[in-house]
Amino acid sequence: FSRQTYGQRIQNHSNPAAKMLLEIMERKKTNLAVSVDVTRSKDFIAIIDTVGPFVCLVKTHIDIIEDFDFSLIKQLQDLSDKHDFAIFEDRKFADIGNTVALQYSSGVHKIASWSHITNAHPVPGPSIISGLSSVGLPLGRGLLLLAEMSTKGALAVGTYTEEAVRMARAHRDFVVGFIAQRTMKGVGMQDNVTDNDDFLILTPGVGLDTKGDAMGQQYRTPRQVIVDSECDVIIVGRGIYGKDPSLVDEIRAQAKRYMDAGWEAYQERISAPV
Ligand code: UP6
Repeated sequence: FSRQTYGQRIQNHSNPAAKMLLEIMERKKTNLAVSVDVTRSKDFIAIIDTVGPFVCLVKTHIDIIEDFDFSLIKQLQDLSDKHDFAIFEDRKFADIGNTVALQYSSGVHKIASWSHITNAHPVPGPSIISGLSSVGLPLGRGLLLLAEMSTKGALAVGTYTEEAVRMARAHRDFVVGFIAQRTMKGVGMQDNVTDNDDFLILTPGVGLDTKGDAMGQQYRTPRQVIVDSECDVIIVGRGIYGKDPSLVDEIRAQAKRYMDAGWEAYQERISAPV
């Protein structure tokens, strides 16, 4: 699938959230997702309104907002309509099925009611997918499994990653892809058997100016992620708004820069000789 266009890949998916994301990527010509990790509603909305034209997806950590009020969700949805992007709450669920179903549907944030895509750690086993799916599937939502992580010393490697991919293959209606650092094509398959699963790979740990932070984060360039590792979406946080969340022109310039780098890498990939 790495040589197919995002548009061509829409037909490989039945999940509405996966289709929506690919349609937006094709329409807006962007594979950039911005991770808006700020703690004040005002900054959150201002950054999203600024980067909106350049992104296919906005990734949130809604539980870090200090002045959260549910009216913020309406503002986020209005921006999603205005700028044409999907919403991904990076909740990283990790509990038993019954608990994650409640965390996904209820509480202050009611994530399932507004987030097109969310994600989960595969550590509890397949029951985490059943739990989330009982809430999200009827709403047309999609799930990503964390098959790998971007941090130094991450434990999501080897057989853990392989089992995550096997879990996903058994739940293709709801699991649309992975948070991972490379394509999961063929991962966990027996010798000489090929898979036909077109999973979306969304990849955090992307930066053009630094190699990491002081807390174990590791950055690679859009080209390394999209061309070398055959991932589909670059997720960028501090690389875009990090200097100062109030510098609108700087944020816009960085969003444009990452969007261009991501799209150029994608074009290189789909036009590579077979
Ligand atoms: N994230 C990672 N690595 C992972 C999974 N998720 O960095 O393996 C998330 C973080 C953060 C964003 O929770 O929201 O992606 C990366 O932000 P940054 O670009 O500012 O480092």
